[in-house]
Amino acid sequence: MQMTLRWYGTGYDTVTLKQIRQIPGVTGVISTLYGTQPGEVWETSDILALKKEIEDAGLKLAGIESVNIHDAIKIGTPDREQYIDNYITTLERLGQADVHMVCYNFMPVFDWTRSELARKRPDGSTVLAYNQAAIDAIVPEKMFETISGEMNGTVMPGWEPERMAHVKELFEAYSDVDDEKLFANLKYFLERIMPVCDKYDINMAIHPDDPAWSVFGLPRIIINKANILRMMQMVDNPHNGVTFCSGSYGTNLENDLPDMIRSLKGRIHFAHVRNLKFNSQQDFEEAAHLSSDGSFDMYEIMLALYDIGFDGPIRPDHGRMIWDEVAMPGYGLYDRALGATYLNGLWEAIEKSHERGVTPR
Ligand SMILES: [Mn+2]
Repeated sequence: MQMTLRWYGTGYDTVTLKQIRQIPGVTGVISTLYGTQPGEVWETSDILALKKEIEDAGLKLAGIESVNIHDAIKIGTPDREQYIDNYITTLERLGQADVHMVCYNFMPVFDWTRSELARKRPDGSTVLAYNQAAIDAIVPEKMFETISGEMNGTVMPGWEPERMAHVKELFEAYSDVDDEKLFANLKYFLERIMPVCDKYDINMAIHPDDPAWSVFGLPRIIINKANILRMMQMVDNPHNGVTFCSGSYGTNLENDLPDMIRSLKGRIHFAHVRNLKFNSQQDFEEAAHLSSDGSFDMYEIMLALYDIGFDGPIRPDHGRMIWDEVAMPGYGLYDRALGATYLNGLWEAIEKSHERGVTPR
C-alpha cells in the first residue's frame, strides 16, 4: 500500500505539502483541480502544474479525488453525451500525465451528508457527526445553508455554492430517477469510459454513498456488498473498481467491512480508512482512527486489506479537529497525521507477523 493524504491544492487547503512530507511514511497525496466544475474538461497545463508542485515537494500525485460526474450523466439526460466526452478527454489527459487512479461518486445532489460538522467530544476535540432525527428535521433545500455556516470559511467538496444555488432544481431533475435508473446510467457511463481506462491503465474507484442509505428520498446505490458486486459484474473490467471507504460503508452497521474487502479482491483501487463511534443506530460521530476510540476493529480492516494483497493508495480519512487547529472540517493536519501513523503501525505489525508466520495469510 501507499500511504497518502488528501490535499486540496494551494489556495484551498490549510495544510501545506511541506507539512504532509514530514508525516513519517506518507509518500503521496491525493489531489484534484479544486477550482473546476463537474462536466468541465481539465486543462493539461493545470494537471501538469499540479503534478509538478507535488513532485517538487518530494511527494507523488498518487491519484485524483475526485473527477466529479455531471448531474446530466447521473440523471441520464440527452446532454450526457457531451459531458461523458468531456470526462473521457479529462481521463486521457490524466493518463498522459501518468495518473492512474481516479476516485468519483455517483450520488445524486449531495456528495455526503452530516448533521453536524463540529460536535464537541469529551476531550474537547470536535468532529463531524450524523444524527438521523436531526437530518429528518432539515429541509433539503436549506441543507446547504445549515452546512455552510460551519465550514470555517472553506468550501467543502460536493457543497460548491454554485451547485447548491440550484438545489431545488436538482431535486426536481432527479424526481424520476430511482435505484434501477441510476444503476443503468452508471453502467452506461462506465461502458463509455472503459476504453480510455484500458488504454491508459486508469483505475476508476467509485466512492460509496455516505451515509449508505437513501436520504431526502434520493436514490442511493453504492451502499452494500450486494450492490457493489452487482456494479462490478455489470461492467466486468478490472479498471471498474472501488474506493473502499470504511467510514462510509460503515455507516450501515449491517455492512461487514472485512468481509466486503475480501469479496472485492483485485477491485479495490483506493482505500479510505477511518473509524466511527456509534452512540446508537441513529447517531454516529467520526471518532479518532484508533479501534479503542470507536466502533470498528481497525486491525481487522487493515488485515483484510493485507490479505487481499492491496497495493494501491490508502489514506486516513476525516480527522477530528484538535490542538486548536482551524481547517476544513475533517481535513486538518494533526489528527489525520495521527491516523496515518496509526494505520502505518498496524500495517507494519501485520506485515511482520505474517513474515514471521504468526499470522497465516
Ligand atoms: Mn471516504
